[in-house]
Amino acid sequence: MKKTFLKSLILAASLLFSPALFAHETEDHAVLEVSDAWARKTGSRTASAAVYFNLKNGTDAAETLLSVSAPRAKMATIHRSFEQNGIMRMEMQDKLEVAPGSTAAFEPGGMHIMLMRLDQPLKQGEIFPVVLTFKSAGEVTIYVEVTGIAGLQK
Ligand SMILES: [Cu+2]
Repeated sequence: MKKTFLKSLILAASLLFSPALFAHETEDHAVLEVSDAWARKTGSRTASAAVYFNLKNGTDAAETLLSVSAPRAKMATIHRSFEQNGIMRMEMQDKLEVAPGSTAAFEPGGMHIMLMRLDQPLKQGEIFPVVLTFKSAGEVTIYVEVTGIAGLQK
């Protein structure tokens, strides 16, 4: 218990001094980790985009993603893609709960952050911020890399 508390303190400190931590590779002391944040570049006539990442809850309590926002887009929502009668559809999620020790994958064909009414198209190589608001951790800024059409290459 004491160790977890210490970890929380370190997390709070890293939130204050290094929000970029969340956009990159995992760190031993991080308890809520976002990695591999990416979005495909968009065409000049496309006003929306999907953001993908892995969200690991390394804490010993459930965490809930409550809302999202992005300076580059007028609207941002938590979306889920699913197939219905052979047609791919998307629906808005009002929140997403992540169980302790588990990872939520935001990936093509599944959960994603939907950006609507982008101010400018997303250009390959660009890195832009998205703010995730959690029930316990509060606001966490992640940095999203814009990839080519093929998506994130690992
Ligand atoms: Cu969507």
